[in-house]
Amino acid sequence: MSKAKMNDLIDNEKFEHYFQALYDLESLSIIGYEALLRTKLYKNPEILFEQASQTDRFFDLELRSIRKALQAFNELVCRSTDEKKLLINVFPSNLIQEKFITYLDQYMADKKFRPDQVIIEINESDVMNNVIPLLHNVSVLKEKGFLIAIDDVGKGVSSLQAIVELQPDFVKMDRYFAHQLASSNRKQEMVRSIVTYCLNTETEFVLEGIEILEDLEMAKSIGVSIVQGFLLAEPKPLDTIKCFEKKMANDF
Ligand SMILES: [Ca+2]
Repeated sequence: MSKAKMNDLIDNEKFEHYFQALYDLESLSIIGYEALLRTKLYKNPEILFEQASQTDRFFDLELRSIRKALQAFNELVCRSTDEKKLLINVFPSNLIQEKFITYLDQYMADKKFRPDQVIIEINESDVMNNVIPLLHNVSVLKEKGFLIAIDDVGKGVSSLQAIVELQPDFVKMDRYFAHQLASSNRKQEMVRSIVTYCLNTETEFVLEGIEILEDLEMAKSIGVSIVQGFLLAEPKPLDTIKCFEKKMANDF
């Protein structure tokens, strides 16, 4: 994609978010939604972020995406979402920017939900190259009440270090471990080891990418408490989630 087209996408915010539910396995209730950027201009939004990261518009794209996701979640907030959480993705190189927290505070100013309903998912890529500034901004965000997650744990080389250094509230284990979990002893052992770490350090554990019932049942038997994946919910447009939440609120 040409630079002009990317600028058009960013300047005119030609994107929206889909929301994917995370489920608590004990109560089978939704604990929150991850906001996932979608745009007609890029089939795979990962490629958009990858390309933007090579330009000086990366921070701007991330900020606009966060602002829009927070606005959308604000529209969702009703009785049934009172305690639900919004999960947003942030790249470490943007999170360490001096102005990041100032902007986030601005975006939160007129919202109906609290900072402790916002989970900031930190993609583990190049976390360890930025660990000192990250530690600083993460501790400021925690003081303000925001929750921190390390995303895609087990995918890259530095995610275990990131968990130890940043002491997140949530660990999200990469979908690789959920895929065919039921038939892989080794995947079960890997998941179990991180689940145990989380239990012993008061960290919430999320397994991403659950797609079949057998893997869900195995996850439950290993002690996984929160899951995300197509089996339980696909990412859906805001309007669909809004209807669902309204219905839930009315049913109570
Ligand atoms: Ca994520």
